[in-house]
Amino acid sequence: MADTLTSPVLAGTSNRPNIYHNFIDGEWVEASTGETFENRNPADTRDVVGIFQRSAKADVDQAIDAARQAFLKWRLVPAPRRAEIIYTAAEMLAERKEDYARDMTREMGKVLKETRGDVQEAVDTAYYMAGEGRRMFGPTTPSELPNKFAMAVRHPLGVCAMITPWNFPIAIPSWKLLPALVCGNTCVIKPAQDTPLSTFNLVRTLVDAGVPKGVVNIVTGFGSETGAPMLEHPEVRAVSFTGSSAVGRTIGTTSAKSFKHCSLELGGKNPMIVLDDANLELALEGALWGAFGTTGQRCTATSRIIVQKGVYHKFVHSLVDRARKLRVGNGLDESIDMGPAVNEKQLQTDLEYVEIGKQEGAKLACGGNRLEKGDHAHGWFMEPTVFMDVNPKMRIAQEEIFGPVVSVIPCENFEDAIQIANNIEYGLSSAIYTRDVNKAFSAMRDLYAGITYINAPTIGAEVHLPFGGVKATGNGHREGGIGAIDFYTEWKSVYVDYSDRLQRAQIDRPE
Ligand code: UN1
Repeated sequence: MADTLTSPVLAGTSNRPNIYHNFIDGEWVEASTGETFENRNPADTRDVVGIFQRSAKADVDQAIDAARQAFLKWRLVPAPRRAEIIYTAAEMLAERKEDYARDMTREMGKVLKETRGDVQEAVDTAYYMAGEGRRMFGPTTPSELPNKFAMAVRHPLGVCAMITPWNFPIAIPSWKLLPALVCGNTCVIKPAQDTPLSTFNLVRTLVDAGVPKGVVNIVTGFGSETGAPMLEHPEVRAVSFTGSSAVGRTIGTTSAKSFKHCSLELGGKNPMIVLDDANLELALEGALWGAFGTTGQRCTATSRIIVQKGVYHKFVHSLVDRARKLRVGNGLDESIDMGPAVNEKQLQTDLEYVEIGKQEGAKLACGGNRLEKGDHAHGWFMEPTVFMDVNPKMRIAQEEIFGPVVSVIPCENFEDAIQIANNIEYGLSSAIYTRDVNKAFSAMRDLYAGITYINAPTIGAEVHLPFGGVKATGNGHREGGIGAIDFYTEWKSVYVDYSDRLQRAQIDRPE
C-alpha cells in the first residue's frame, strides 16, 4: 500500500496535468466508466489542476464493500490506538500546511491566509478527536434493582458516507472523517468536483499516519452519478452532507428510506446587527471580513447587515468606501484580499442576484460587475458588492447567494433588528455589535440560529463547539466537538445482573 501512496497520480508533464484515481481499499483505481473530469483553477482557467475520475454506482459499490470489510477489524482496534493515528495525522498535516494551502488556493480560489486557516481547522479537529479516543464517555448509572449494574456504551455505526462541499475542502471533510474514524467507523467520501485534490491531500495524510486500507475510501464524480448511489446502498449506515438546502432535502428524504443516520449542514442567510451604540470601526472590520472573506462563499458568510438608523448612513458610507478598496485577484498573491468565485456557474448566480436586487428596487451602493480585464481576464472574478436600503422581504435579503453580495437593511431599534434577523428560512450564524450588555444577552437568547457572535462577525467557528443551525439550515445534528461523537456512535445500554435470580424491572418493587 505504501507504494501506491507515494504514486497516487499518473504523473503529468509540463503540458499534461496529473491524472488522479479513486482510492479504494488502499489502491488507486480508475473509474468503471473510463470517464474523467477536469479540475481547473478558478483564478486562471487555463490552469488544469488535475484530471479526476467520473465514477458511477459500480465504483461506489466497490468502495462501500471495501469499507464494510475494513470495518470488521477497525471497530476492534482500541479507540486510544485509533486516536494515536489521528494524532500523528495532525502533526503531519501541520507540517504539510503550506503545500496543502497552496493546492487549495489553486483549485478553489480563496486567498492563502484563508486556505492556511482551512488546513489549520483540520489540524485542530484532529487534535480534538485524538483526545476523544481516551474519552468517548458514556454514563454508568445505578440500577433500580439490587445486585444489578447498568451502563451505556458508544458503538460505531459501520460504513459512513460523506458528501462534502468545495468551500472548506479540507476542514469540512476533517469534521466528518476524523470523528467517524476515532469512533471506529469506516468511510467513503465523495468530495465536491471543484475541489477533490484537497480531499486527496487529507486522506493521503491519514493513510501516511497509519489508517489501514479500506478504512477511508475516496470516490470522485458528480452528485447524481456518484453521490446518489451512496444514499441508497443498504450497507451505508450514516450519511453526512454539507451543501445547499435544496440538495439536503433530497439527501435527507432518500437516506430516510433505509433508516440511515443523516447529518445535514445546509444554507444560511446570516445577519449581523449593528446598533447605534456599537464600536463602529470594529463592526466595519467585521462586516468586511464576514461578507467578503472566502468571496462570500461560506455557509456562515455575513449576507445581511441590519443597521440601526442612528448610525446607518455613516456605516454604509464607510462600508462602501472600504469594500471598493479590497483587492480582488489570484489568492496565491499575498497582497490580494478576495479571490474569484469557485466556478462560472457560481459567478453567474452572483451576477443574476445583482440584477434581481436592482429590479427589486434596492440601491446598488458599490460593485455588481464582473472583472475581466488584465489580471482578471482568465478567472471568475467580480467586484465586492453592497446593496443598501434593502427591504427585508426582497429576494436578495431572503435567499442564499453564496457570493460577495451583501444587503444592508435599515432598522428602527433592537426589537426591530431581532425580528428582521429571525424572519428568514435559515438559521445558521448571527452576530450583534453593541456595547449594551443587556442587549447582548437578550440577543444571545432571542436570535434564532445555531451560532451567535457578540461583537464579532458571523464567521469564525472553532472546532470544539457545536456547528450547525436551525430551520432550513439542518436537521438537528451538530458537527464539531462532542456533537460529532454523538452522530458517529450508536448507544448501547448494557445491564449486568449479578443477583443469580430473575429480577423484573418495574415489577419487583419493595412492598
Ligand atoms: C462554512 O461556512 O461552510 O466559522 C464553514 C467559519 C469556519 C467554518 C465555516 N470555521 O466560518
